Amino acid sequence: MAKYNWEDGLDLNSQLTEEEMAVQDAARSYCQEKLLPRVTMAYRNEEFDTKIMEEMGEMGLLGSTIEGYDCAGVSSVSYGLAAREVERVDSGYRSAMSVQSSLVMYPIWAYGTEAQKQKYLPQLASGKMLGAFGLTEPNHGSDPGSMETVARREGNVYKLSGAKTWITLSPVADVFVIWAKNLEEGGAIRGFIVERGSKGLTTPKIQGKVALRASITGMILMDDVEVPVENMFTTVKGLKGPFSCLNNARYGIAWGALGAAEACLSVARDYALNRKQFGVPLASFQLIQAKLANAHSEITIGLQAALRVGRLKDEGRVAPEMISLIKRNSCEKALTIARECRDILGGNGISDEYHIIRHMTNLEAVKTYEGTHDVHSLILGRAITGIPAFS
Ligand code: TGC
Ligand code: FAD
Repeated sequence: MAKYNWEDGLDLNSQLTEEEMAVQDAARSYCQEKLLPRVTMAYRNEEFDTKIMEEMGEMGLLGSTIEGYDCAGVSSVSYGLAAREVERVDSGYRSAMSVQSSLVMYPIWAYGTEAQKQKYLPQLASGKMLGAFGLTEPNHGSDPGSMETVARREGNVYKLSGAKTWITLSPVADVFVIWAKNLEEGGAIRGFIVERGSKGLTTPKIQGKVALRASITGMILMDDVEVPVENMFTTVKGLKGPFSCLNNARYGIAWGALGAAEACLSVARDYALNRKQFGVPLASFQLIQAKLANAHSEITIGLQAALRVGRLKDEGRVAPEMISLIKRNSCEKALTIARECRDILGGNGISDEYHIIRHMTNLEAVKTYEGTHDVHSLILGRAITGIPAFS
């Protein structure tokens, strides 16, 4: 009989290729040695260090599934494994990696001209150039199809006007992928590449976040911002443009949230083994063991589901609903695990020194962005019943 390994209950590692194991090991070492020591102060002081992006670039973690353009060209499973390792430290760091890779580099690679790919992708892959993705607006979050941002053609330029909000990295980004309604085409949704320094563009920081404090978030305000006509993606029209990017980012979150949950379980287990009450370790109480068993079960099963979707993605056989299923499940389960693990630490669970409370507050935001839990319920509900229940 095989011996049970609680850290890899269903032997995920044996299902990975050599390359995937190498990506996982390299990402784990970098995240534990370089990111973990910085995160508590970054979160406490609400500081995002842009050097982290250059380090991720050096590690090949940015746009890692893209072939060419100085990108690593690894599998979607490798990308997921890296997201798990980064989010094991902090969801905010994974957010930065996701946005750069899936929401900025992916659309430029999928829909940009060869000149745009040559111009932007190598710089974005190095982390020396930062990107942001503008879809959500103050009045339209779950329903981006109702966006108010417009593009008006005037000669050789489009003029973009509108406001995007809750945009990861917007205050520090150099380049923005903006989704707007093109008035020239009767309001069809189009993507535009906008560069910092364009007249009429401002990107104020959103203050006072109590989640994802190690990640910077802001608005993108556009007042007749001029972009050359060639900066509009011509090969994709309608909501499938932004949604195709979201498929990749949501897939990464499904792995990442479980990485955060694993970190919480690891801390809670150590604490329960060392902390004594009533003369015995907390870990010897049945109620504590039940909490650990629940957390361990959900993580182990969730990782298998993420691996399955990653394999299907690499084979070109993934359906968006599969990604909704794992994004929704991983976020919900990870948040429950973080709450239960925090409880195991009693009063100490409130301190950021033990990391769990930081993961817990982060996961509240992760459950909300990239489509809220309930929006993914409705996507699955539509698939099950054939009836859209969005409005
Ligand atoms: P619907 O009628 O369903 O679809 C409109 C068109 O889009 C196509 N489509 C997709 N294409 C590719 N992938 C997908 N996942 C797709 N989902 C839909 C669809 O086939 C259709 O194409 P066509 O050719 O027929 O026009 O559109 P709807 O308006 O009814 O959508 C409903 C709903 C609720 C599912 C959708 O609007 C939705 O997903 N809302 C959630 C919004 C969201 O996720 N926003 C995320 C913003 S970015 C972000 O949060 C980044 S955080 C990053 C970080 O820091 O990590
Ligand atoms: P709303 O859409 O107003 O939803 C509020 C509540 O109503 C939710 O519980 C929702 O589930 C529920 N609800 C909405 N519609 C329905 C319905 N039909 N049926 C039942 N319930 C419904 N966006 C970007 O474009 N780019 C980014 O980089 C980005 N980064 C983000 C970073 C952070 C830290 C956060 C918090 C958000 C970010 N977002 C980004 C925005 C994010 O995608 C939105 O917050 C999310 O899509 C939800 O939109 P909303 O906040 O407007 O909530």
